Amino acid sequence: MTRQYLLAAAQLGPVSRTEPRESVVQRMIDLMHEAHRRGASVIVYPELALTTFFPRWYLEDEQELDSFYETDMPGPLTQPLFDAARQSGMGFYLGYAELSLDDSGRKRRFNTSILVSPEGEIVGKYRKIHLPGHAENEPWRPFQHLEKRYFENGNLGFPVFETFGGVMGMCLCNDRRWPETFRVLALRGAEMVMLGYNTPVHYPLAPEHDHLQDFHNHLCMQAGAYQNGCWVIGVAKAGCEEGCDLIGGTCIIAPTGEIIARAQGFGDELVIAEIDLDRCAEIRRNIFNFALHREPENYQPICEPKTAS
Ligand code: CDT
Repeated sequence: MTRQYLLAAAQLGPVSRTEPRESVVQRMIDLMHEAHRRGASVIVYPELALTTFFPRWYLEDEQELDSFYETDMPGPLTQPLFDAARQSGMGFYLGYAELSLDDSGRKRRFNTSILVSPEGEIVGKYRKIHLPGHAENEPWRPFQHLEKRYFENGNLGFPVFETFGGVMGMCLCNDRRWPETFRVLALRGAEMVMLGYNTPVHYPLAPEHDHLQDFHNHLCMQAGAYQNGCWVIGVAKAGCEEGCDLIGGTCIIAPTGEIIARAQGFGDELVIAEIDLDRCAEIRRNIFNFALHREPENYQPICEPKTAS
């Protein structure tokens, strides 16, 4: 794959608690086909894209809880997405709930994302490190945010992967608010960070910040892009999902920190822009050039300074 291509950020509108996987996967395939038709080579989906954002409920029935997780990736219901990607030669990023068994048969649950190559192979996996919310039922809340109950903290660190024409990093939702997420990935060479999010408009612990949700979303992603000279692709699950309003604002951010394309609404929507991974150098060779500004002993000028004649 070249270092210049069209990338599609595939925002999803609400997914209801009872919507079958087949239906959500079909919505995602429809977006993939449309992105392919418009010339895109890579498509990025949200966090927990395959289901409703189930941590908003305190679930006592373990079987019901398990029904929101994927035990195989791809599994029978997600295989069609992989097939569609291979047929159209598109790479993708996907967020989902992962359930695996360790050697002793213990259930392990992670909020996970993967990168899938245009050949349909999983080439990267990340497990969410910053889990927001709480672990116990808090009935005073209008909705729960039980990520700390339903997931373990990610145990894979912040890996990067050589694919999609360059070096790719991943994170998930709350990770974007922590500057070290982007910094660690960029120090490892990431030229693009892909991330999905489910962010309620209403934050029960500090409702006075509700009007700032869109601002904070873009603030941290734009800062992450600019301060690290990398592309950032932020993709929402948006709209009113089971009575909970989720922000939209899906966007593609250049290494300058500029949003170059963004979603208009709160439903299924493609945001497409041309990516040039070489543009990371605009920032990394200049304003945030570590070797020049922080480690001058390592700096090797590209051109020798002119000497006076
Ligand atoms: N999914 C996710 O990480 N959402 C959080 C909501 C924070 S409020 C508990 C976010 O940071 O957007």
